[in-house]
Amino acid sequence: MKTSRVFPAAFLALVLAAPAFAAEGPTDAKGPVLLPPDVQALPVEQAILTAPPQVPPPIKRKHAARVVVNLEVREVVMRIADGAEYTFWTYGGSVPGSFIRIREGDVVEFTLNNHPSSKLPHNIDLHAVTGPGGGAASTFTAPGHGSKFTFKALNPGLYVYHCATAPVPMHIGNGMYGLILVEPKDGLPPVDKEFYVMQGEFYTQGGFGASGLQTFDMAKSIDEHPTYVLFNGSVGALVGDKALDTKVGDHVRVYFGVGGPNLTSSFHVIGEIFDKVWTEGGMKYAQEHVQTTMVPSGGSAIVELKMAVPGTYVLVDHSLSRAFNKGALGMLKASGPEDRVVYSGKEIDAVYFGAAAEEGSASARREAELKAKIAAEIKSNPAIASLTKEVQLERGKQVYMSSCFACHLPDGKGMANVFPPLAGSDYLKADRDRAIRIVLKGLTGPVTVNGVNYNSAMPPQPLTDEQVADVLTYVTNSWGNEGPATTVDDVRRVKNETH
Ligand code: HEC
Ligand SMILES: [Cu+2]
Repeated sequence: MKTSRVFPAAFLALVLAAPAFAAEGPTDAKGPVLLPPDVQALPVEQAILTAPPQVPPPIKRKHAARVVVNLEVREVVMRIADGAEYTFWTYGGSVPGSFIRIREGDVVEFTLNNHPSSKLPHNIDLHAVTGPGGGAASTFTAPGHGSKFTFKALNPGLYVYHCATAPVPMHIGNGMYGLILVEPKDGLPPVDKEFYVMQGEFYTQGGFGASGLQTFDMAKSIDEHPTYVLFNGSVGALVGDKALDTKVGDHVRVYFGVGGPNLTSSFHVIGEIFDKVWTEGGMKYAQEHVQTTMVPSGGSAIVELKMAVPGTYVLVDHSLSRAFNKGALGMLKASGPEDRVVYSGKEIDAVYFGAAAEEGSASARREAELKAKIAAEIKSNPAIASLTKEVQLERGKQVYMSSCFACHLPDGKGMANVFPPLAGSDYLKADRDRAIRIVLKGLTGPVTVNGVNYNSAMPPQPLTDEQVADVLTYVTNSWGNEGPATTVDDVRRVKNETH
């Protein structure tokens, strides 16, 4: 490989810059490294860098490579909250900085370029690097210059990188951090979706949400009193149409890091459980079925979850004032079909009626049990028709206990002169289609039930076709009533004929 033309310039820059930034430590530029022939013979590859929440594709190759990484530092004004801006110092133009993905054993030729518009010198300390300062001493770079160094990725893991230029908490507090994944030689198990999320705090002179361009507050930083605690650098960076997007059934992996500069995160996803956690970014998954994983400042974790039911899952730092008052809140959305055994959704929304409501929720539990039973039965035995009807009965009971019981009473006996009985009702039994019509359209005018006259009004019931079928199956098979199940098709047929 030819020696990069950037290198001598960077070398010179370091030497020139040294007196002005002597506090930054040695600027011991040694000239290009002489790579041994076996390393020189490795294929050269340009690293793919991605902005959060994207992650570069998994590494497929089964051999080492010389990987060229070019990372650019830029100081940019971006939105931190609605109406509020901040001058972020970035690796690659985003907070967190570009995600870097390499393989254990790779030899990385790393160039850090500092954009000419920058006001300050910067460097990089990659926790994946074995060597003094993790590269910091070799990458100290003045505006308009570039520095290059080479390292071998000896350890697999998910590593934080960050700026280590004084004052370090200020550089990190302005957004100078990111993640580098060193995949183990055999790779990581394949998943459906991978995401990149990093937490960091911001110390601004104005309060949370104060408008206008905000500046760094050194005193707040020293006191560790952040104004903002954020995922991916701004309030709402992972909310609404920017939510992490998945489908039911997806195996999802999140590469989560904490830039700090000071706080530890109690990382949690509301409504989900991490199936596996690679704690502290190490390469063994250390735990299964984890609710909240603690990620230190300057550390990381890899979490995996399977999206079982659709919905919106909220990412938080479970030190919850940070989530609800300082911005540490993101969203993971799963779209796809419901699985009401795993999660039913709100089943009952009823006027509280003591025993009736309790029976309703007891029957919801019973429904779940029966569904699980069906799932088991289907595997071993196709004779499931009666179980299906039982499920319909339980669901119908829930509809009844929320929509009908207030008038017809939980025992179906009705109320003398006002509400006709459904228990033992000859009127109900005589005509199933008419019963469907009554529930859909309501009923007014004189009716005779079991020889007793009623002349009152029942309002139409705002129910889905399935709920109508279920509730009628329930009332025609309860309190001594016996009849066939009412199906959704029956309901639709009646609906169409009345058009
Ligand atoms: C607001 C009170 C009210 C609610 C709620 C109500 N009904 Fe009724 N229902 C009545 C009244 C009153 C009548 C008699 C109407 C008439 O006399 O004209 C009636 C009549 C009926 C009848 C025909 C008469 C009989 O006893 O066979 C059926 C069937 C029926 N209701 C089913 C239901 C079902 C199922 C629900 C729930 C999805 C329901 N009702 C909800 C008040 C109610
Ligand atoms: Cu910096």
